[in-house]
Amino acid sequence: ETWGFALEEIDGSVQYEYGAKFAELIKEKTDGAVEVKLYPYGQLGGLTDIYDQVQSGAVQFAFGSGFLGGTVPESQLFSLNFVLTDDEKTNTEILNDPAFRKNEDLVASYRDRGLQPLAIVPEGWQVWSANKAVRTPEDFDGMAIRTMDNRLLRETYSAYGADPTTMEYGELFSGMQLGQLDGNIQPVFAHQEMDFYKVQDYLIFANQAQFIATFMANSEWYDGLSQERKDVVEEAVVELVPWIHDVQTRLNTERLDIITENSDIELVYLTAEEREAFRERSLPVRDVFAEMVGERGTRLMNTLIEQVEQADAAKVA
Ligand code: 6CS
Repeated sequence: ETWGFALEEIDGSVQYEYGAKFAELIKEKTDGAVEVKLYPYGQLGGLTDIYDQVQSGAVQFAFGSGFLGGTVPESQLFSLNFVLTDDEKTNTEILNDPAFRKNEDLVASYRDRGLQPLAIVPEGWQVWSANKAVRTPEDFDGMAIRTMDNRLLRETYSAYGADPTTMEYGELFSGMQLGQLDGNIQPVFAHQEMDFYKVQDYLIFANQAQFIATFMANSEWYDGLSQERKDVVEEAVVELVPWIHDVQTRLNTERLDIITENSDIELVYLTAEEREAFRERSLPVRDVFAEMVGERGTRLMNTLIEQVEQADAAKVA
C-alpha cells in the first residue's frame, strides 16, 4: 500500500523533513505494510494543483498554507498577524492541543472542502526581505511585496502601506531579480533554500506571524481507513509535534548562518515599539477575516485568541 503526500516545499525544507519522518513512522508502525511517497514542490504543478490533487484523492496527504485560503477560507486564520504569542513552542502547543486541532469549527471548515485537518505545523517566523530597511509602515509605502495568494494577506500588507503582489512560489526568485517585486515574506529556511536572499539586501524580523501550514488528508479516503490505520496516523501526528518544532528551530537557525556567511545582507530586528505600529494596523484585519468567513470562522478565531490569552496569562502567573 502506498500513500502519496504532496509538499508545498522542496527537498530539505521543513515540510520535507516532516514528510520524511512521517513516512518513517508510518512504515515502522505498520511493519512495512504502508509506504508514504513524498512529492516535493514542483512535481505536481503549482501550489493550488497540490490542493486539487488531495481534494480529488490523487494523493492522500498534503500540506496547505497561504495559498489554501482560496480553497479553505477559514485557513486564512493562520495568516493573521499579531495573534499568536511571542513564543514559538507555546504556539505549536496551542495549535496542536486537541482543543484547537480537533475543534469542531476547524475540522468542519476543512471537511466541507473534502479535507481532514490532522496537524497544524508552524515552520518559523515570517521574515520580510527587501532592498531597504523597513522599520515603519511608512517604509512600506509603494513597495511591491509578494504575499501568498489570499485576501487576508493582501489586506494586511495594504494596511501596512505596501502594494501586495501575488506570485507563485517557484517564480519569486526571478520576480525579485527582475525587479517586479521589492520584497518577500518567508521563514528564514526558505529565504535560504530558494536563494531568495541572494537578490535582496535586508532581512527584517518583526515577529508579526509564524509561517503555518496544515497537514491534511483527503477526507473521504481518511474516513474509509480502518480504525487501526487511523490510530497509526494519529500516533505519528502526535509524535511529530515536538519533533518538527525542534527541526524547524534548528533549520531556521542554521540557515540564517548560511545566509550571513554567504552574503552581506543586513539583518534588522524591530524593537517592541516599532512592532507596535504594525500591530495596531493589523487589528482591523481581524474584522475582515470575520466578514469573509462568517460565524463559524469567527468563533474559531475567537477560540484561538482566547487560548493565546490563557497561555500568556499562565506565563505571567
Ligand atoms: O511562499 C510560498 O508560497 C511558500 N513558502 C513556504 C515557506 N512554504 C510553502 C509556501 O507556499
